[in-house]
Amino acid sequence: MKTLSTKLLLLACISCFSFLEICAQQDFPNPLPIPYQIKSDNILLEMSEHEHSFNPGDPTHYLNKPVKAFAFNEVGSSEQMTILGPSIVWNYKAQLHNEVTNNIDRVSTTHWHGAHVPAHADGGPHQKIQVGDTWEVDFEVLDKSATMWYHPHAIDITYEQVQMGLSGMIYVEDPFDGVGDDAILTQLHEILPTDYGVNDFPLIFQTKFFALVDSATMTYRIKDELGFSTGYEYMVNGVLNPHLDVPDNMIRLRVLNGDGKFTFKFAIHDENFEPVPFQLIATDAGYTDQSYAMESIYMAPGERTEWLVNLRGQAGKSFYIYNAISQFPNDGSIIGDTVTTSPYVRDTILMRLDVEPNINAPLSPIVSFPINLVNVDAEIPTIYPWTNRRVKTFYQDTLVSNCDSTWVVANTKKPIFTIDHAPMSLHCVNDVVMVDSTEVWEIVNTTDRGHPFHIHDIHFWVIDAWNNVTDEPIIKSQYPNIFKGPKDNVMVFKDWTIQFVTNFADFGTAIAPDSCYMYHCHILPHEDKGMMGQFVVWNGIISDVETSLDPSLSMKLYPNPASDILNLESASEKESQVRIYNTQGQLLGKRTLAPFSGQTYFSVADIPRGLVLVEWITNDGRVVSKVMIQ
Ligand SMILES: [Cu+2]
Repeated sequence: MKTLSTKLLLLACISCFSFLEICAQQDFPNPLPIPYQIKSDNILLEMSEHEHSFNPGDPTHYLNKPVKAFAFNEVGSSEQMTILGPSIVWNYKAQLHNEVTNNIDRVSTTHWHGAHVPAHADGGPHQKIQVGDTWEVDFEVLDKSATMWYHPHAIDITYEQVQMGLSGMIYVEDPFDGVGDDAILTQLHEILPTDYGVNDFPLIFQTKFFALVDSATMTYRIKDELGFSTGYEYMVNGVLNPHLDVPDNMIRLRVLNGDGKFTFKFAIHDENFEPVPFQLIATDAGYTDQSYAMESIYMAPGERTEWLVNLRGQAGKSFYIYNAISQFPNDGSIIGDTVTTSPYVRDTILMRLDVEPNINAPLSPIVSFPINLVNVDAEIPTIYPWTNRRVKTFYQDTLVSNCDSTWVVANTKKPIFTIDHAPMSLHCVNDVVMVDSTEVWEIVNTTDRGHPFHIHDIHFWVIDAWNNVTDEPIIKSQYPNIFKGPKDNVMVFKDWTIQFVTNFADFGTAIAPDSCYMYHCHILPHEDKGMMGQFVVWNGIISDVETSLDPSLSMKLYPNPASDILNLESASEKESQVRIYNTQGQLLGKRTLAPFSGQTYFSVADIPRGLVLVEWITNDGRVVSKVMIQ
């Protein structure tokens, strides 16, 4: 059972030519490491250097000897991981106190990827942790059940720190204590496998390559510089060729593409290389609307999905998680495909699942896959005519500019990938989003390859996608992992335009670079070279009497001071919206205005007395004025 028989291999090789490359005898000598959990609301993390063996079970392999790596660990924990980090459990509505101490040899940060937290708590490039320092941050968990992760996000050096090993999972759970619970999530928690390491497994898939440091001692190091080399090694939870004992029951796999570059096309095969469908139940930020049978799934760097695999009656058998890069579009469009990177990556069996008779493991109550999970449609913010729209375009550029300067990329260097021709600068605010606003974003890829777009602060729902060269729609039913669940990170394939809707509900701040959240390509070398921008969720507090966010739009409000009625002088051919805020940026009221030309009016009788900000949002833009209500 533990190795593929020669006969089966021959059969597989004859019946499916594309599997030839992987038909060499492959052993799985390493038990899959399962990171220990942190369940406290007082989360004390430390980044430190370790010696890690990537292939401890194979004494003949060059990675059998320890290699320098970085890991997160809980301060004072008796268990010490030598790569990656513990799985942190967050409960919905918990008040967390986090401390991260930087005991590695370089500046870093710790970003909570997928979490809805204030910008100052986000752990992005502005929240540097100097060597020897501790970053302390408190916040409330406002996310519900989801699989998230944490990793460094320092400016220009994220790739090297992730390659060196710094990444860990976050399990977000509804607390099921009767306070603020979501009844559906509570029910799902009760029926789905949730026994960590027993029937609910975190799987972090990554590649690394290694450079020989000393040929006399055959000492290697993790190559953390940008660029490609031959001989990437695939690993799961920090080891090569792992095996995992799983019960002959329903199991749940929480899959993270934690790689810095490569997209995966995951599939599960049995011992005969026959595909074994698995059921998709969650995307980045939570459950899908139902479970979807998948024979394979694309996952770009940064993306998470959760799968159910039914192993009832399979005791004694083995299954294989496989990366089918030979099935990628053969046009250079994905990093990892056979055109751009065939010397570097290959079709690979990533790990083996060994089904053991289920003796002590708790049984999952479900015997079949759930048809309905959550009502995703109900979560999607409503789009009105005044909903602000924003386009972000991926380019491959030589002439670039940001708020600091304009420059030409040296002709000795390759063109760089940018978003809107503007390489990241910590000094530049690229976008200002109004707090408590719903927006539709369009992500347009004009480059020669796919890039995963990740945005901090919020979750989004992809509502449409099309080929921007042919105008052909993307068939949504082929991508339930993109269209059928909440996302924070999405692959925008070559020639694709993706449209998503989201709500920037809270955490408004002043407009300042260090109040920014990030959006970026999650191919980390692209991000490090500038394929990133930053946005402020603006609290609406302004010093000018009138600020037009669109120079072509203006309005006159009177009387000022007002008591019951405010007149608005301007014009809008379509329905528009008024929002009224106090000077702390809290929303006091919303009004919908019918199309008008010249003058219209709305009531402010129910607005608390005092100085307020009136924001008028139209199809043509937005404008803000201060008015005294008395
Ligand atoms: Cu990219």
